[in-house]
Amino acid sequence: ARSVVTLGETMALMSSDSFGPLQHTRAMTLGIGGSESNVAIALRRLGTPVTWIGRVGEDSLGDMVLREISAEGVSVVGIRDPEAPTGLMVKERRTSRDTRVWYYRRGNAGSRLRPEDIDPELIRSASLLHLTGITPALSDTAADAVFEAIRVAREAGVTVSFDLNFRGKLWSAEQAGVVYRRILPLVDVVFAGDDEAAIAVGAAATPLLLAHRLIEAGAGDAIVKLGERGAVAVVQGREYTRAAIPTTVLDTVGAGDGFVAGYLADYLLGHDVDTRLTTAVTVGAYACLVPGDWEGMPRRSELAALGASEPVSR
Ligand code: KDG
Repeated sequence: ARSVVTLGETMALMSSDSFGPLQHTRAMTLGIGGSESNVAIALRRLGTPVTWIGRVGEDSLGDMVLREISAEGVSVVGIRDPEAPTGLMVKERRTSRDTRVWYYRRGNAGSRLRPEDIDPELIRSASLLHLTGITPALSDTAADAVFEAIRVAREAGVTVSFDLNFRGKLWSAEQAGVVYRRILPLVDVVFAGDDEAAIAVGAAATPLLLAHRLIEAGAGDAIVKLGERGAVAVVQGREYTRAAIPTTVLDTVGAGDGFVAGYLADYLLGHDVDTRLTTAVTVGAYACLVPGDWEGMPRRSELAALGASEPVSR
C-alpha cells in the first residue's frame, strides 16, 4: 500500500475534565497531542501505512508519547533527547464553548528536532511526506529539518503535503508568512484555513480565490478548510466545493488534522477529488464529536455511520 511519512512535535496533553477556569479544575486527563501524530493516527485508522518521526525527552511523558502513537499501529521513530524534557500542552475548558490551549514547550525535546534526526531512506521509500507549519515555528533546527525533508522528498519524486497550521502562540503572522511563502513553491498539495491562507498570500474575496492564490504562490493543489462551512479546493486547475457535515461540536481541536488525513488517505487510494473531500469532512466531523485531539478519529468502516439517522447501532 502507498505509505506516508510525517514528522513533528507531539506533546503530553493535560485536559481538564470539567468546564470552568483551570484554577478550579480538580481533575485532569493525561494524554498526548500533536498535529502530525494526529494525522498519522487518523491515516492509520483509515488503512494507510504511516511513519511518524519526532523527538521526546528521556522521561515518563516521552515514554507515553511514543507508546500511544505506536499503539495505534503507526511506525514510530522516536529520538530520545537526554538534555530536554518532553513538551506539555494544557487544555482548559473555560466554558462549554471556549477551549483554551496553553503550551509549555519552548526549548523542549520536540522543538530540538534537527535534520540529522531524519533518515532520508524513510522519506525516499514513502509515497507522501506530510509536514505542518507548526514545526518550522519551533526552532531554527526544526525549520532546517522541514526544509531538508522536503529536499529529500522532491529529489526522490515523493509527493509533499503541507498544512499551514498557524499557531499564534509560537510565532507572529509576519514571521509565519515569510516561511509559508518559501515552502509553497516546494509542495504538491497545501491545506490551509481561510485565515491561514490569508497570512500566506493576503486576503481574498472568496475561499476559492484564496486557493487560486496559494497555487499562484507555487503550490500544486490547494485545499482551503472552512470548518463548519466545509471546504473548497483547486486540484489540477479544477474547482471543488464541499459542505461540512452538521455536528454538535464538543471539541474542534484535531478536526483540521482529521480532515487532512481523510483527504490524503483517499488521494493515496487514487479516489477522485469529491470522494477525498467527503472523507475529509467526515473525519473532521468525527474529531469534533469527541473530546480529545485524535481519540475520536474513525476507522474506514465507521465513515458511513456518521450519515446514519439512528443514534444507536446494534
Ligand atoms: O491540530 C491539533 C494540534 O494543534 C494539537 O494536537 C497540538 O500540535 C499541536 C499544536 O502544536 O498545537
